[in-house]
Amino acid sequence: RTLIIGACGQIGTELTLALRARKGEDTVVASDIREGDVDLMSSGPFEIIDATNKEALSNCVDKYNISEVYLMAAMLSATAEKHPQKAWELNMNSLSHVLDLAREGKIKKVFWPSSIAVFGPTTPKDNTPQTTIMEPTTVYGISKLAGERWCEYFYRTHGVDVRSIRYPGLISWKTLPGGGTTDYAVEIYHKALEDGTYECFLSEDTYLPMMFMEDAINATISIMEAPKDEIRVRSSYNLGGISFSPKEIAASIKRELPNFTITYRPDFRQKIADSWPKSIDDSLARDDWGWEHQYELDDISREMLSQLKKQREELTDTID
Ligand code: VAH
Repeated sequence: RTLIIGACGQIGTELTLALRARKGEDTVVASDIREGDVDLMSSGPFEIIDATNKEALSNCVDKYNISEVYLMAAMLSATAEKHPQKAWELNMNSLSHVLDLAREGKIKKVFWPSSIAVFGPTTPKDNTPQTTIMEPTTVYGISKLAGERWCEYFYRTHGVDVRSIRYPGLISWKTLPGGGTTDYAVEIYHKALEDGTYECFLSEDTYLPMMFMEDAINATISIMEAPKDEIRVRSSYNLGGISFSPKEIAASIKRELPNFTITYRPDFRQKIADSWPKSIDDSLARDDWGWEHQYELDDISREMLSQLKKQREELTDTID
């Protein structure tokens, strides 16, 4: 069976639903510190687990005879700057417990998400290579860089089969994003429908690597299903997708909603975004396990707006 820790998060929610559809609902156990949305809670087993509690994790692995774990619980970049110690403890202790369970032979395979946040201001910003200078300036980025080193260490020293992806900013409609710097690229679609305008917390030419959630979920499943010997990188694979700026995503939305307007009021998250790459070289992921993104920016805008419109109609139907 599969256990997803942090199943109520932005990635965890869609990953749980996708894995349940693929493997059968009862074979995928979802867990989080709090309950999730109705689709998640009604489609298979759920456990309330604090990801920093090793005994609780170990008991769940025993109870459901878990063989693989997706550890999706973490505090993201913007929130982590407000709670650095808590972020470090959550991001690092949860990984340490899961790697230990794998070293002890209780689980056979681990997925752990890293992020382009592992790169910093001294990293080459265009087409950032897989191996390069990594001096992250955020607590979140530091925790993800340290986590990558632990993953590679547990693979080399204990043969733990842990696989990882450096996600770019992710855009999804099923859940609201939770405290990331790239969240503007999700909020903008909600505001475009609600208010017809969006005040963006990043400046108009802030280019960042981004990806639609469906592409990210497919990449996650692909890397986990790839034969062990095809995984050459045991720290974490670069994953790029597309890159765009707030100005470009606003223009893409305007093509669907001509009256949409955007204003800019950069806040503390501008400094975080400025420390990250503009675009990513993900050729290793393409070579090693056939990675290919499908969604371009206009595809994302069409899909986001149509799905959010549907969600709003369903919401008003239930209220009427
Ligand atoms: C964040 N969405 O903004 C996450 C991600 C690359 C960005 O790690 O913190």
